[in-house]
Amino acid sequence: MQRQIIPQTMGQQFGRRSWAEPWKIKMVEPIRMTSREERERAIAEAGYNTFLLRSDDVYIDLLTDSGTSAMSDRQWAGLMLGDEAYAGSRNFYRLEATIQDYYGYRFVVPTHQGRGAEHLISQALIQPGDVIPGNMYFTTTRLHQELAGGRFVDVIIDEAHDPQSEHPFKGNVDLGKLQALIDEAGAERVRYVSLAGTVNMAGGQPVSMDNVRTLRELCDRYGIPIYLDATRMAENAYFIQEREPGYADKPIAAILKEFCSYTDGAWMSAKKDSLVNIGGWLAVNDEEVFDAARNLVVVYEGLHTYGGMAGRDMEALAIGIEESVQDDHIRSRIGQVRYLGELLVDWGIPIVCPVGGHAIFLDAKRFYPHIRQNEFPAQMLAAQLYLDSGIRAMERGVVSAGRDPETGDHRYPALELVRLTIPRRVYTQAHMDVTAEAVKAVYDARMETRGLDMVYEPKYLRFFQARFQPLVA
Ligand code: PM9
Repeated sequence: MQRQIIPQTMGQQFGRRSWAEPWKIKMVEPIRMTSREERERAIAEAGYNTFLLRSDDVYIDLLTDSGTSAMSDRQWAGLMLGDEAYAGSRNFYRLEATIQDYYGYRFVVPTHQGRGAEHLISQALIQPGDVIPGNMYFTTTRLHQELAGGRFVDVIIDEAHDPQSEHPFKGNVDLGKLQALIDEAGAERVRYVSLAGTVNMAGGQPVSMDNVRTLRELCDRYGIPIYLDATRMAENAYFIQEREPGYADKPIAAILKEFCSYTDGAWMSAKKDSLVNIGGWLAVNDEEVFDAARNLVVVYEGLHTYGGMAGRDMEALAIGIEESVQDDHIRSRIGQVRYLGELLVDWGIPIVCPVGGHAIFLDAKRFYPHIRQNEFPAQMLAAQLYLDSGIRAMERGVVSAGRDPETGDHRYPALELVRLTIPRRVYTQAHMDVTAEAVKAVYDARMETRGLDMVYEPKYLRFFQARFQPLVA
């Protein structure tokens, strides 16, 4: 079968020039392939949970794109400019100005990472009984909303729950669902809309500019603010540039800023788009919300001019933001993810389509149709991939969805996925080839595989620490 979207092969087929990464490698970190016996021991010791593996036992680490990027020489040089003053570090003022410049919000509160910012905004805004609509849940985001007394309601379009739908903006909010929720709950109970760029749990699927613009109009009619999870918004901007009429000639930076202008503030896990190993922030336009968050940050994170980051971290982050919105950077980043996706599609392996921004998501329901969802097919698929090849991926299905706080039952998401997450600027095309071949080997052996039993379940965010045992046939 012929591949269609990969820029490299298109170049070869149609006589056009191929693209390559806009960097060259200055330093390398050795990685090691283990034996099958070593991997069998390691995954059993880890309770069949890839989060519990030691990274020394991993060959290609596709667990997450969070904090795993390679920093540039400019960012490493920036570390030497760290001003580690407890208060008023110059790196904070540079970071603040950079966020204001690229994202457009007025007030900035630094945090140690994304969930620190989620905690602050949830505590600052949510009252018990409030309803928080959003375009699909994210694990840490929803938990912080629930811990503050809120109830998250999913208002993403139906196509997002269908791994085979080719909708170009599967992250869009369904305005009809949102209107129905406002009518039912009352506008005063809808505290804010929790909007995420390139929706992680849906497969890294983008939100269109038209959708956020129309959402803004609807929310303005009821005085409901919109807060954005900007964690992968630079990647979202790329899809707008590629797919939405009128944006093909606009730079990523301009698209990002326009998108943010329709929202009232954002929280950020800088460990993703912004190419740093640690960091986050909350930024808002409303001075009262800023005041509340700035007061809370000193309780939970650190002083309001470092929020849990070292001065050097803030310097690397400011530089990372500038690099993250370069058009050639984003194009090659998403091009690499697509390259892997196209190899898998060619081999008939079921993945979420269209390929999203940061990862390939294997569809475990179609991969293992004989394993019931309460036997954790995606968890088992991630374990099998590790066993085959030492490649580490992450479950994004029933384990990640957790239990309903009211009924105590498992939440059964429509999407039962394994995420092969691509760190930025870290792996080569050859690593993608090896990964695709490993997935193919696991796919070929799929009918011999059985499910898992959960033998230890922590109370919060269970996917991080739960333990499993294979079911015997
Ligand atoms: N995302 C990821 O691997 C880190 C571990 S899984 C909880 O995808 C979004 C959209 C995220 C995210 C983390 C956070 C939390 C917020 N929003 O991990 O606390 O993808 O920096 O950010 C992970 P922190």
